[in-house]
This record gives sequence, C-alpha cells and structure tokens, in this order.
Amino acid sequence: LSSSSSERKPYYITTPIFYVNAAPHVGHLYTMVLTDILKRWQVLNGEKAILCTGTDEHGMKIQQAATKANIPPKEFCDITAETFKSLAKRAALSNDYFVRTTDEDHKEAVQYFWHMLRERGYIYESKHEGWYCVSDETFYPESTIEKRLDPFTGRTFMASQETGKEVEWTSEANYHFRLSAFKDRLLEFYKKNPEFVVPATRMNDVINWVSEGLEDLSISRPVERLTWGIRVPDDETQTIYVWLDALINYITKAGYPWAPGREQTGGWPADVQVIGKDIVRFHCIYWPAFLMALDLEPPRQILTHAHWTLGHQKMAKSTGNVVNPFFALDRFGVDVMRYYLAHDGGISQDSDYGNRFIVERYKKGLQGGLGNLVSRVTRPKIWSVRKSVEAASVGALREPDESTTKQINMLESLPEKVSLKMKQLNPGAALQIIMDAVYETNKYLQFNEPWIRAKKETDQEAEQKHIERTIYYSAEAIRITGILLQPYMPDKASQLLDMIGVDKSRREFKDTLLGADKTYGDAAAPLGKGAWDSLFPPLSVEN
Ligand code: ME8
Repeated sequence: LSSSSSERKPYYITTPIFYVNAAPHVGHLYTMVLTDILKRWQVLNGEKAILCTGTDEHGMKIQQAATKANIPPKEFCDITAETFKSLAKRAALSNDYFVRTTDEDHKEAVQYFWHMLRERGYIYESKHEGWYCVSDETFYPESTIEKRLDPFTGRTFMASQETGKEVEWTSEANYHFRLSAFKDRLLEFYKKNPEFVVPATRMNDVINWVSEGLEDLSISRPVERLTWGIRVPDDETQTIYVWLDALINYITKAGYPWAPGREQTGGWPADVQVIGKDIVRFHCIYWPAFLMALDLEPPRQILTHAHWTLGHQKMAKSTGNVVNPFFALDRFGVDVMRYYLAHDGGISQDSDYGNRFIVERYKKGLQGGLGNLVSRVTRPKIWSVRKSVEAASVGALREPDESTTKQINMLESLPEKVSLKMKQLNPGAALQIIMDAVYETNKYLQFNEPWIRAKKETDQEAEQKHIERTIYYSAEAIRITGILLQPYMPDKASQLLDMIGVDKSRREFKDTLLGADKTYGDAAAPLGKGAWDSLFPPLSVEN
C-alpha cells in the first residue's frame, strides 16, 4: 500500500448537478442548503470536508432550449451555469468545487469510464425502440405511458403516467449497458447497507423496483438526434446518454480516473449524496450499478428529500410554478432563508412554500426566541452578573433548584441529541431540537425573573446565588445553541457568538459541553436591547 492510501479520507458530500435549461428556483436552493448544513456540521466536528455542486449541461433538453433561445449551446450553458454559481455564492454555500459537465476534465472522465465499461464487456450495441421523454431525459416502459389531452390546445399526446411529461416514440440503434446483470449484486448491496437510501421508505421503494427486475439501459443516442453531448469513444456517430455523463460528475472532481492508491484522497466514496425524490432511480439503482461494473465503491449514503410545492403543486421549472431564490434571498436575507428552508423543508413529506410562513418562523424562532433570549441576557445589569461568575464558582451554582436542574440536564443532553439527528441526515429535526432549547431557556428565565430579583438589594447569599445561577445557565444556552446554529446560519451565529465574546477558536462541537468555555463574556460589552435589533431587525416587508 502506498502511503497516500493510509491518509484519512475527507468527508465528501454532493448536490445533484442542475440542468441549465432554465433559471434556478427555491427547490434547488433547498438542496444546496441541506447539503451545506451537513458539510458545515462535519467541519464543526473538526473534519476535513469537501462539497461539490455544479451544472448538468448536455442532452436533448438543453439542446432544445438553446435552439429555442437561438444561442449556440455552449454560450447558452455559460449563461445559466453562471446563475447557479451565483446562487451558490449568494446562499453562502461552502462548496469546494463547481463542476460543469462541459469541463474538459469531466469529458475525459466520462470517456474513460465508458472505455472501461466496454473493456469489461458491459456495453453492447442494439436497436432500441421505446418512449423517450425529453423533459425527464429517460425512456419509459410502454406500461407506464398514457394518452393525455392538453386542455388549452385540445391536442392529444402520449405522456408518462408518473410525471405527466410528453414522450415520443423513438427507434434507433444505440449502445446499451447490461443493467439487468446487476440485479442480484444490487439487492445484496442494499441488504448489507440498509441505510444506503434515506429515508427508509425510499430504500424500500428502491428494493422493490430492483426486485421486480431491471431492463438493460440505453446509454447513447445517434448523433443526428443528439449532437450536444460527449461522443462515444471510437464511434463518432453516437453521443453518450446525458444521465451516464451526468452521474460521473461525482467522481470527476474527486480525481477520477485515479492513479493506483490515490482513490480516496479526492474523497470518493462520497459519504452522502443529497438529491430530490424525483431522481431516486438514477442515483440509487443506475449509479451504484455503473460503479460496481468497474469495481468502484458506491456512495455510502443517498439522502433523498421531498419537494417544495407552491399552492400544493410541485415547484418545477418546466411548469413555471417557481419562486425565484434571488428575490427571496434579497427580501429575507440569506440566513433567514437558510433557517426557514431547513426548518420547514421536508425529507419525507412535501412542504408548501409561502412568504407568510417565513415571516412566522422569523418572528417566532429568531426574533421572539433567540433574539429575545440574547436581549434579556445581555442587558447591562444582567450581563455584569454573568461576568462576575468566576469559573471556579460555577460548581457552587449547581445547588439544585428544580428549574435549574432541568436547565442543566437539557443543556447537557443537547449536543448529543442534535448530533444523532445529524447522523440520521435530518438537519430539520436537529434544528427543532436546538430551537426547543432556546424556547426552554426563555421559559426558565421567565420563571426565575432574574431582572426583577437583581433590582432588589439583597444580602442573602442564597438569593444572590440563585440569580447568578439563572443567568449563568441562560448564557450557556446562548453560547451552546450559538455554536450549534453555525451550520444553519453562518453569519448570524458568528455575529451572536461575537456579541457574547466567544473566542473564534472555541466554536467547535467539542466546545458545546456545558461549562467548557471559561473565558467568554470578558471581551463583550453589555449589549441590551440594541443587540436584539441588530441581530434580528424588524422585517421591512411583513408578507
Ligand atoms: O434532475 N423541491 O436536474 P434538475 C425540492 N440534472 N427540490 C427540488 C425541487 C422542488 N420542487 N425541484 C428541483 C436534474 N429540486 C439532473 C440531475 S445529477 C447527476 C443530475 C432539486 O435541474 C432536487 O434536488 O432538474 C432535484 O433532485 C433537483 O433539484 C433536480 O434538478
């Protein structure tokens, strides 16, 4: 073994690569945000992590869109790829790579992959007939096709029952991949890796589909039909099927083709690949089969999330039923949008998008919850008590009163509870737990009213200790939730930690231990009401 193979593999996480036939919408933003939270969570845990996102630029769908726009396809792609890139930036995505399938390194990776599949005998040529759907870039079996009527034009057409998208009959010679040969290997793989697809219901769907049997997959198209794509090596008359091309993006930036012993330095196998539930078949069946054919490792897990709807219809660029993510980000700010999407976005169930829901979440969670907590604890009178609590005397504060015991238990179990949800790939559930800690702390403060007690002159030591205790464990809640919120709201969370004077070097997961940081608060000035306003100001637009 070479020395490099003993290096620890970085954590590697990906988003799908998005089609450039139209501008991004809030659904794409959601996938990006979920992925980014999971990556930042690893970084919080001191791991080296890599995030790859990008654009899917070949295929019939893009070719047609470019023709319609009367722009040469590459120029057409350059324009929309740029908007996806700016979305990533605007959303504070910490992506290490942005892959475009028109990149040279990607084309080389795809051609090499093809070459290897052929070497190993997994590709053969034959005539293919079937219903092709350009919008979904896939062939559908006869049994899943139905006749539909366009209510506006009165035209009838053939469509996929599943997506309702038009299909056209095609009959052509092309190359096929022996997908049918992988049924048993795939089923065995799923059995050994029952958490390969998250959530479990979708793992079951996948197992059922594969159990029903797999047909070989057409993986090229004649150049007369499809010019916009990567050529089949040694056959200029055929273009590689866009999904084979696209899936390989995940290993392109991980350095494929690898020099022996260097497989893992680029991060492959991916730890998690995040996708929407619309593309499960491609990622959970075809993709591992392609990899298995070359004895490459499949990804470790695939997180499949539900969809955002608008008026209970799927948000989709093909129907135009979309929310422009740039407008939303401008209106509410990046961290508020990240908070909302993570908080309300579904893994199993779809969620309906609405500005009034964003306003509600903002008012309840951020202004009323976190903002209120910070403003209460950083008031000059209160904060000075916090500062006076010497590290050494914290032990003495532990004398139990019921509410404090509850607060201590809550804070001590919080990081592990959050961690568990993250391991289950459920950032939304983790966020709920963090926010519950914030709400509980507000109740704790409300119950003990240190601001009233602190006003009264007291020489009673027990009373003094009680005040100190309440304030100390409330401040700890801000510090700990502030650290845990960093993956969700990178800017707001660091602003918050700055306010209470947490040193930049003490903001990792290991610092979330209750009492772990004995130094914070010294640097920070008492802030009071103004702090609350600067962190979560009133929204300029209410709905
Ligand atoms: O499928 N709600 O690209 P695409 C939530 N290029 N997420 C949504 C969504 C919605 N309403 N609509 C889209 C492709 N998404 C291929 C992928 S990967 C090798 C190739 C998100 O532009 C979700 O992640 O149609 C979905 O899977 C993806 O965008 C589809 O993006």
